[in-house]
Amino acid sequence: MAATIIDGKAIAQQMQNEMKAEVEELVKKGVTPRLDVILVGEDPASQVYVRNKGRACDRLGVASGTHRVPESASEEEILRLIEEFNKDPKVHGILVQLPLPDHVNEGAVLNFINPDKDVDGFHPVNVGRMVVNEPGFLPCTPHGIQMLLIRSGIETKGKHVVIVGRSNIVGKPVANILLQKKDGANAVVTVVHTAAPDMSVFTRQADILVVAVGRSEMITADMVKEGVVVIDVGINRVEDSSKEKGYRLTGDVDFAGVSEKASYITPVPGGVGPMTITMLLHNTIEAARRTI
Ligand code: BQF
Repeated sequence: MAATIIDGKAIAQQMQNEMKAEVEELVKKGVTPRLDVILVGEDPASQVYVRNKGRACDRLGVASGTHRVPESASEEEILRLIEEFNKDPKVHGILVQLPLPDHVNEGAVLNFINPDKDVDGFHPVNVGRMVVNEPGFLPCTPHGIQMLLIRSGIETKGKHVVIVGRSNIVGKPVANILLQKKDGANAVVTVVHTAAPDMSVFTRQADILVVAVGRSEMITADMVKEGVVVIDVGINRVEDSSKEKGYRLTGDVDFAGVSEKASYITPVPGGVGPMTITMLLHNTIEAARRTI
């Protein structure tokens, strides 16, 4: 089978166009949604991601601020900044760009964000709400993956979703969201990770395979079954002297090989990434809406 490529960029653009109208509605009611992003240090990938978020806000008419803090900043300094945004009624969404430097306790920082402004959905209160299916903020990448499946008309009910990777940011929340007993979910879910002696035993059973391991092209054609739907969450920088930047982006899936067996596959770039940004905007607009 030659796979249909899921155009995440196009789906993201479509959703953002729809969301523009929601922003206009809120502005008419006197509320301009606002997102404030804290960036600690100068990690090159993080700088790209933060820039992507600011530009997306601009496009939709969402107000935003980017707050750069030196790598050497103490945890207290970061908490002080968060406290400022927690108190500011003009700020609806607060996002601390991850990863944080090693000397900062990530858990302490995420715990400090007002859960009602936690548009990344990483605060334990929002994690709990997700697990018990109560209204809250869903993490952006997992929610974006669900929207990609829904908007591509891919049935999840009763399907075997195999997730490779168990991170708090992708693997665990994808499992929780697709397990929920509701439309767009209701899957049978397996989570596989590095402790498995042979991951391919599991990946070969997937109707839908979600890969978030951070290792370039580790899922190869021999590890999947014919007709599988493949969602590639990986974004790896691989050295490539033929490129202007000196690197190219690859996913965690060997796209060339796996796309010959899959029914649907997401590309990298232009697959899950743009949906992550879109669901961040969705959460920010929702946070603003909840204040009226
Ligand atoms: C695209 C992220 C790993 C660790 C921390 C569009 C993004 C990426 C790719 C983007 C990501 C990945 C983000 C594309 C935000 C997604 O066209 O393929 C957008 O900006 N992302 C992040 O904030 O933190 C990360 C991945």
